[in-house]
Amino acid sequence: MSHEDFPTDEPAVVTCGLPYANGDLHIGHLRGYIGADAFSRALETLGQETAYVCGSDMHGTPVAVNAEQQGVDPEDFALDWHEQYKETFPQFNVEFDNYGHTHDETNVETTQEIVRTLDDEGYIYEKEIQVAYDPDADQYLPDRYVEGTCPYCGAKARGDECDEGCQRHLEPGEVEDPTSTITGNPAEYRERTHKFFEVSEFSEFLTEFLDGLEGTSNARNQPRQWIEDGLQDWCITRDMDWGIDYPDDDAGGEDDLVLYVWVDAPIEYISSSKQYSERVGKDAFDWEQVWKGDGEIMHVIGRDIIQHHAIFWPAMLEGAGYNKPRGIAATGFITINGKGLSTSRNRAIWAKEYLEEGFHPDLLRYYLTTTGGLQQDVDFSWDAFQETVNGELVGTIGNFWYRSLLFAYRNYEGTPDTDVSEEVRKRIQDAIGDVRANVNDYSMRGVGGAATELAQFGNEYIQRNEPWKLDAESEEATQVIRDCVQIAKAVAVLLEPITPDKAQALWAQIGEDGDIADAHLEDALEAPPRDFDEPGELFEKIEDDRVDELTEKLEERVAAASDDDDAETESDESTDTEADGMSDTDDLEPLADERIGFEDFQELDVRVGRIESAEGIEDADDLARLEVDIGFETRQIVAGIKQLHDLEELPGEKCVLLANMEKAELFGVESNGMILAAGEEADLLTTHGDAAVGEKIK
Ligand code: B3M
Ligand code: ZN
Repeated sequence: MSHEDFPTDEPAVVTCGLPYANGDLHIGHLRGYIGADAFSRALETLGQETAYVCGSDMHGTPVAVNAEQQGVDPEDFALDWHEQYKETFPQFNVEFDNYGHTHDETNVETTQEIVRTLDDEGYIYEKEIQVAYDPDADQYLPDRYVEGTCPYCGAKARGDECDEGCQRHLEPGEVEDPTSTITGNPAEYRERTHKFFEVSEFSEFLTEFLDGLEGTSNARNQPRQWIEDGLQDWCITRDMDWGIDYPDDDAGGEDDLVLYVWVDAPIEYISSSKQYSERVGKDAFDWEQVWKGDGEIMHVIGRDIIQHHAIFWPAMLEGAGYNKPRGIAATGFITINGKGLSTSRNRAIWAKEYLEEGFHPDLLRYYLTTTGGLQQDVDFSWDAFQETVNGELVGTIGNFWYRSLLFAYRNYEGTPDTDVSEEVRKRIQDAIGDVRANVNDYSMRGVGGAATELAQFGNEYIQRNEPWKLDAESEEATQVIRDCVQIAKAVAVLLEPITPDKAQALWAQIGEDGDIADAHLEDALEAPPRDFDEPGELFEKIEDDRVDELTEKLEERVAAASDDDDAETESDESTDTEADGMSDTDDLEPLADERIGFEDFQELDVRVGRIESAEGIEDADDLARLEVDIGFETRQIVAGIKQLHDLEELPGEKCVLLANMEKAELFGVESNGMILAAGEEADLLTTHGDAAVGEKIK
């Protein structure tokens, strides 16, 4: 199924994964919220009626465990964070139309109603399962209360997620060798009756749903694989006090079951939309048209929670008779100086810290949205940040804005009295088209790119026409400056979703009244007001010594955290959040998002070889020349292992190589293949059984 392009006649809801109300916000969180904010603003510039809603995720073990460690009631603990988030988001110009939380009345009611419907429709059943239990703590161990080994990939996993390995959701009882995170003791298994949602019934529906799903490709491809592997039913209750009670569960006492946090969390998307409708009135925004009719629903999430959004969630919506998402955009992670963001190692840029350093939020917004596509991991370093700010915001956009408006002000006291030239009108129209296409592709990077390229065109245009060499009264000079003022205005309109404050400032500088957020793309072609005042510069260069200072500060505190093992363990547990997509596999390259087909794999001709000789290449510090027998022939291969291996030891060793690697010449020596190795020490891959030389790896 394909969808009508944005803007459509239906109202839209854009959501972002709910932050667990359990710790300080950092750049890993901000990426998603800013990305979704930019997307929702961009949809509005296209003329799409859009509500951007979110809320704090108050339940579940991520909150309960942290509250317990601080000896406070989970509700107070979560509410406290909730209030802080509500204040922090607007400081980054992340303007939700509604920001609720999962423990509020609307969400409790909506959740219970949906679960009741699923129950009435026959999608929920009871089953006895083995649940981890800590006899010393005398407590069941749901989710984060238990750690062990992932049964799918062998990585260290928590009770309900393999967050350091294959990212799968794990069902209660699945984690192997479970130990209690409360006492560190091995957990026992005890039999308990829990409620299950029949996700397996929805395989066919989900396959079709995924075929029509927009957004990033990872949100479609991974779930397809999970469906192919066979869907399991989903345990939707937990032995905990903190959470939303299972509806009509009147057993009473401490054995009451609460709903698993992942049931009520996405329902907050609906509840938050409801609250927005209630506040502005159904005429202004009708949540039912979105969630029960044909409105457009778009979720921006971290790629570690694809399964929850592309499998469990649409199955729940379908089972309860609700509308389904049109798009899911799953973002990559943030790395810091090339390494995994880690709150426990203090390798993060904290939201508060960024603001306290005195940087404008729009700089970070621009950096995070334009540095990589949504699906890609984005690295943050103060160096790279400086380069983007100084190069693109100061050098290209700010420079163009300032020089054009200053020239216009000085010579014409505003916008010169003539029409925009055909060339420039056309160029702006192309940029508008570009933005429209990029919004429809869920590419905020593309939106930013279109705006920056237009400013770049403006710079070239003014440079090429050199109005400063012309008589200001002349038709030519008047035309050039008139065009430039229009381009400046257009850049502001196009850039508003990404840098809303700065765009607003430019808007005011050219004498426009009102809020640029209300402007539509076509307004980029409307003439600006005749008069405006002397402009000011909108962006400031970041100096090198500032960057050095910030980088040093960051390095020092990462080192301090690593030196302090105790602090590390403690903060590991207390500030850990899932929304950031952080990983403790810090030094590893992130896993690839894109799956490849078997056919693609087969194109790699990977073979077993035997090294016949190895010698260093003269003048090259790291390179060695190897002769490798690959069964059919002997290949000469250049490998960067001169310093890392005792070359004399290598002859006779089996190795694994890519035989159809393009030939290359290094230090005048032809390399005909590539030896495979892992890690910084170039650990050479090999086989351990009787695979013969020349055998293909498959
Ligand atoms: N609270 C945070 C995460 O796992 C989780 C998101 C809920 S979205 C409905 O990223
Ligand atoms: Zn795993």
